[in-house]
Parts: sequence; C-alpha cells; structure tokens
Amino acid sequence: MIIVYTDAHAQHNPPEEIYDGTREPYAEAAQRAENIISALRDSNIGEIIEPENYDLQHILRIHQPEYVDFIRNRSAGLGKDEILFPSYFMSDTYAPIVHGTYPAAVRAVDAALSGAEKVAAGEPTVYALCRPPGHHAEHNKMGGYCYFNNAAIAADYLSEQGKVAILDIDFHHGNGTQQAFYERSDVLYVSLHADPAVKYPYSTGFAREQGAHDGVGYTKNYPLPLGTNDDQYVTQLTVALADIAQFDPAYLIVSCGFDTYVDDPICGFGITVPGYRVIAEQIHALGLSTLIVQEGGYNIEHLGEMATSFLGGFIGT
Ligand code: Q9C
Ligand code: ZN
Repeated sequence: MIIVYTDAHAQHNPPEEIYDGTREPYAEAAQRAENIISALRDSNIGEIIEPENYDLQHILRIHQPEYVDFIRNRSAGLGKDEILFPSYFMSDTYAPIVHGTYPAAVRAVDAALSGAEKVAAGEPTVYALCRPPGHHAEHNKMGGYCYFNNAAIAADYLSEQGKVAILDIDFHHGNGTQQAFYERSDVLYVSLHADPAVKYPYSTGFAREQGAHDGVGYTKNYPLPLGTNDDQYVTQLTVALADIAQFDPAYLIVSCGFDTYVDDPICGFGITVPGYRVIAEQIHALGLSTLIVQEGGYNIEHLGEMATSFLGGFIGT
C-alpha cells in the first residue's frame, strides 16, 4: 500500500470553533494526522510518499473561482494569531480561516490527487492522509472543518478514466460530495452516516435524496441511528457494497472518517478498533482499485490504532 502524507497540514491550526455561540477548542486538530502517521510508520503498513504539486484547474472543476480566491486572499491577509469566522462562503461556524488554511488545504488536495494518480497507474490501494478533511466542502461553501473537497476532486480526476464509486463512511453525511455529483451518472455516491435529523449537517443525507436529472439513482443515502454498533453497521455496509458492485466502477474512493468510533468525543456510533478491520475487509472484497481519503475522526489518542486496523484489512496483515 502507498500512503500519501505531507506535514503541510500543520499550518492549518485554528484554535477554536463556535458551537451554539460558545467558542470551543478546535476538534479537527493537527495532532490527529500526526498520531495517524506515526502509528502507520511504526506498523510498516506501506511506503509513505510526499504528494506531487497539481494545477489549480483540478480544484476549479469542483469549486467556484471566487470561492478559491476568497480562501487564498483571506488566508494570506491574516496575521499569525488571527482567525476569520462568518462570511458568505461559510455554511456554518466549524470552518474558520487562519493564515495557513489555504496552503494546507491545497496540499490536502495534492495528496488526494497523488493517490488518484497512483491508483490510475495500477496501484491496488492508496491511502491519502488528507488534512483538512473535505467532504462537507460544497461548490462555494466551506463548513464542518472542510475547505476543498479532496475526495470529490480526486473522483472527478479519476472519472476521466472510467466510472467512479465513492463510499462515504465518515459519521457525517458528505453534503459537499453529494452536491458535486448529484446530477451525474458516471460517479456513484453512497453514504452511511448518522441520521441528519439529529446530527450535522442536519439538512442533507436523508434517504429520499437520490440524485437529479442524469444522476437519479446515483446517490444513495443510508442514515443510521445513534448507537449503531459493529454488527449493525456491517449489515448496512453489505447493502451499500452491493450497490457499488452493481454499478461496476473502474475505481473506488473511500471517504474514510474514524468519527464512527465508539469513544469519539463529538459523534455517537459504536464502531470498535477490530470493527474497522472487518469494515475494511468487506470493502476490499469488492476487488476494486481503491483510493482511501481521510475525512473526520476526533478521538485523537486512538486514531492511530483505528487507521492501522482499517488499513490492515486491505493488505491482510
Ligand atoms: N463542537 C467532519 O467530520 N459539529 N466534520 C461540531 C461540536 C461539526 C464534522 C460540533 C461536525 C463537522 C469532517
Ligand atoms: Zn465526520
């Protein structure tokens, strides 16, 4: 397995988010990625490479030019200790801009695109340790710790070579990814997530959202109740994987959040460390060329174990 990682993410370091009017410590902390990469280094699960640099055109296929300019200009204009909150381009109060946000977000996209390029060249499984995450980022809105939609940009890139399925197993619905492909039939979006009636992003991810125009039937949402455990999760995953098998894609992208963990501080499912391995084995059994893109996961202490268990399910160690 190839692992794509850069420490450029660390310059995106907001100290806080706003929750219901109160400033709280930022859950999407740099330490998340640092713990994952150090666990993967120790476990020798794959070769770790730096991402290449890619042209901005790839981002502009998914995001509005004014939106990209906004993040670049506002990031550059902020001092080292400044933080920017509400604006037209923000869905919520969970994706502030700091000085290093733009360069970090661009390198997260580069990691996903490098992974996609490797998969297109025949690599069976690549893990892109993207930070900041991406699946909540819409055409011209940041939100939910996301700025550029890493998985959607990689999916669009791979869709030039063949059909792409995206399996989103983050705890939250990937509203941005769904939006990017809602009217397309060449990219299937399938998501398992917490019932949006009770959890972020609240307004999307209901089972009735199934695509529009050419995309009708190519978006599949499987909301699950809070407390969903390993067995219940795998039962629903089996249905999602059957959707993907039927679609018969050339490539699979897994939007992989570890915020389904039993002890996640802000979420509410019951997936265990061994459970991640079972989930990965089921996905691997599809036999597809697979790019895994990191999304959420906030139990910083245990993220390394989750990642090692999950990725181990793809290589049988
Ligand atoms: N202070 C991802 O997992 N809700 N984003 C925060 C707690 C926002 C999650 C409320 C959750 C966004 C990529
Ligand atoms: Zn999430």
